[in-house]
Amino acid sequence: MADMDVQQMMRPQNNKFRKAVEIKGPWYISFYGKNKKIKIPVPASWNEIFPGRRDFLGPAVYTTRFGVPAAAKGSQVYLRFGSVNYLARVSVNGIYLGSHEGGNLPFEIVVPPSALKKSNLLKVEVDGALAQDRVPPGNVVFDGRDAFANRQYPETSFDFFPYCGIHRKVFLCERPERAIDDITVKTLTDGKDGILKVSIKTSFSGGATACFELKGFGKVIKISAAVKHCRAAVSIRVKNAKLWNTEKPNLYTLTAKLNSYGRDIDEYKLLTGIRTVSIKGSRLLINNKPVFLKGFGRHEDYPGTGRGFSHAWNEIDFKLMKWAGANSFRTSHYPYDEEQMDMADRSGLMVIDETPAVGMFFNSAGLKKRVELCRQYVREMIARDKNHACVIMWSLANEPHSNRPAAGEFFKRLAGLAHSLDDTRPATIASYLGAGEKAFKYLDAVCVNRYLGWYTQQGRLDLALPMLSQDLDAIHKKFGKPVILTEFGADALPGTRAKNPEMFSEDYQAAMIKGYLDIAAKKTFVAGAHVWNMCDFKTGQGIHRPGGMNWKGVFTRERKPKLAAYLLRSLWRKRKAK
Ligand code: GCB
Repeated sequence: MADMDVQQMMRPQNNKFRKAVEIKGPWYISFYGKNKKIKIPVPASWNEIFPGRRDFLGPAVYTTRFGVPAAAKGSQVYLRFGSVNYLARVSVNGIYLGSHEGGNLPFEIVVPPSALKKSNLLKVEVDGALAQDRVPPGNVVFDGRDAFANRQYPETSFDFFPYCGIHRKVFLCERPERAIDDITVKTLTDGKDGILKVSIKTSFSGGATACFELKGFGKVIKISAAVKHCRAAVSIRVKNAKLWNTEKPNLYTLTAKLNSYGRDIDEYKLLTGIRTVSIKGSRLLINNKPVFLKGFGRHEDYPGTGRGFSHAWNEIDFKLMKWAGANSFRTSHYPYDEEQMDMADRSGLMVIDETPAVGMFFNSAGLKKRVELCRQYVREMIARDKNHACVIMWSLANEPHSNRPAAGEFFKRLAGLAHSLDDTRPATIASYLGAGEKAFKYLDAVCVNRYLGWYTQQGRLDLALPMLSQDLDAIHKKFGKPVILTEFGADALPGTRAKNPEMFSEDYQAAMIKGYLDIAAKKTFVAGAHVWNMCDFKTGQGIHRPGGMNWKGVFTRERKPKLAAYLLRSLWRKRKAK
């Protein structure tokens, strides 16, 4: 977990050299380590599937069986988990093979041939308990300085339900021993041309040639390079390139092949969009043109599956974002499943990709491990998502308690890590602080979460909106960087109406959102506004969360529109830039 290379993050693929079969089960779960096994769908959160286990956070044991892969000679067999929250320990046929900490990023477990039989018992121990040396943290012991107001149950230091389970698909995979281990595609523009800087890492250092083929819009470009010291790199120029942007999400197909002594030995394919992201003064630019981000903070939170992957809900959410006229979203407060990243590439939604570092605090207890985890998540997220055109910015944390002295140095190093892993995208954090935010100095854009008119100036939009305007001006004056409103919103209980807007009514929510958007539209340094939240979502129980729900969605948890959804549709579809 220390500062080392992340393990592989390449997607499971099926071709002549790679195989990937989803392990669909049936899966069983046993709670409290008891022998009773209950059938459970995977992916899904056990807390949503079994109402009686709603607040149980583990440990629990998942089991299933899988057959022998058709392992070609010289193939490596591995299991690939898209996401298990929070801690996973994996064994096959009683042999412990490895573990992973952190609930929202993929990991691989290599299965040695000696562990494989004709039929194999896969066991995954899952522990989602909240602890102060985990990220995101929970059950935090106060030391008299940090006061997480409004404590809730389960006792998270974040505002969403700490769902547990195997949350994304599990694959049984094979790849050649002599394989492509990693691929990085960076894109630039030169006048009308696009340039792809492609590099690969290989699992071996012997002689081989890397061959690349870029296909799209009637063009096929082929280029190859020798693999030296486990690396090969090429630069591909595309004349009159069809660039990727939110209006026209043009994608090319890039195929990388490894050839050794005249024989192909591995292949990997990905879609790539040619575009640049940059910051000039207080503007965020895509392909050197200013963009204004319209969209949402979201959650992976669905009736029926909890935080479990659902193709159907993904389709619904993307349709609704488009319906509302959104051009972007933030993966608040953890990286979303990989299918969503593909969908964003294809549909032109720009993504602020956020690590699971929410609620990071700097009290000494457990700090060393929390810091290491934050760094691990940045490495894993960038390794996983670096080749997606949709990702236009990395968010390294949400609302850390970063007015503390230790925060400055921490974010200096974390931003340094992100920039060293990816020099093509800006890095940011979403903060509730203003001038006191120690991290902003080291980051490229300033993202702020604001609730004036809700948690403060309650019911007083007349006071809140002018204050917001001044607050944004002051932040911009101090940092001189683009400002993005990454959160603002009000709880609205569906069906509650008030002619003269009143808190918790759909009318108040709509009025507040309109007020914020109008202010954002008037300031050229504001580069985007993301409403909190796209949909109502489950969270812990507390007096400020009726029914264990956060009601700030402009759609309900069942994805039915509230008044504000229609407001956004009328504003966002009309205002092209801003
Ligand atoms: C925030 C947090 C978000 C909460 C939201 C709220 O600032 O970033 O996780 O859900 O406020 O509704 O209180």
